[in-house]
Amino acid sequence: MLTLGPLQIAAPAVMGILNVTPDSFSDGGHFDNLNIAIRQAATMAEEGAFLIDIGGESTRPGAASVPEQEELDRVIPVVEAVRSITDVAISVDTSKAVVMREAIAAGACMINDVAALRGDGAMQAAADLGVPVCLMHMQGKPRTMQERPHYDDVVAEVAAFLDERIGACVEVGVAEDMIIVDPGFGFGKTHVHNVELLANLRQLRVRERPVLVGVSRKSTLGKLTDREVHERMPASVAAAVMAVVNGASIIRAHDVQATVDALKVARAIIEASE
Ligand code: YH5
Repeated sequence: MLTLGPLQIAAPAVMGILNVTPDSFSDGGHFDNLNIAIRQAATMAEEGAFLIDIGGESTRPGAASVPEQEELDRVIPVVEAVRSITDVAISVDTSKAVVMREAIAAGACMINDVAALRGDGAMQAAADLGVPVCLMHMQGKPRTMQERPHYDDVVAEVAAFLDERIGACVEVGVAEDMIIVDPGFGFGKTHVHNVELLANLRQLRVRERPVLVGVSRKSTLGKLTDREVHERMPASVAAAVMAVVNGASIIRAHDVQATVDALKVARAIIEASE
């Protein structure tokens, strides 16, 4: 059992992905979008997601940033709606301090920041809110991060970055025991870097903090299997199992049911081996 302040996590746990970027919906209607999001969240909760991660800023390679008001308009109604239909824990996938504050006020209980609280006011927001926070490693910015990723030693550099970010956050008042770390699979990394990080995940348990991994449907898995994005579920599940074997506590996933089942099996085998 993992304890992050008020949040208790039976690890390994699955964080279900709920995208609320416009391109993740088939048509434009506002109520349609809200209803689709609510249904997806309810389904993921039934399938055993421990957390639902709600994000309104596309951070895929090449994506441009989203204005603050637009991100608020996308995310906050969905956080409120999901909160009203289920007790499942909600994290907000954002790098903006205002979105963090409003999402927590609307019922989210955790911050998931791909920029590791480097945005204006983000560390202070996390400190004020006193909620669990995931700090993710990224080299560069989403728009350009895949142009020329470079490391001399990817595992050591990602670990050093996460250690530096934990230190900075603790200094402004974020409790160290509320921090989760994430190597940032696909964020300013080649396929080789991504595989090397997953293979050496134990070294990324910086300051013994729990590790979250987001591998679901990402392009390294497409490269390894020669599959398009919607054909990557088995590859995603395999990567999730390997991440858990190598010490990950939380897996961020699109395919919640398959991932939950796989992790139940992995967990039973890991426990029997100890
Ligand atoms: C993550 O790893 N990732 S958003 C490209 C894809 C598929 C999926 C088809 N937020 C992470 O999910 N938060 C995202 O290619 C995240 N860790 C944490 N903590 C990107 C994403 C995706 C991108």
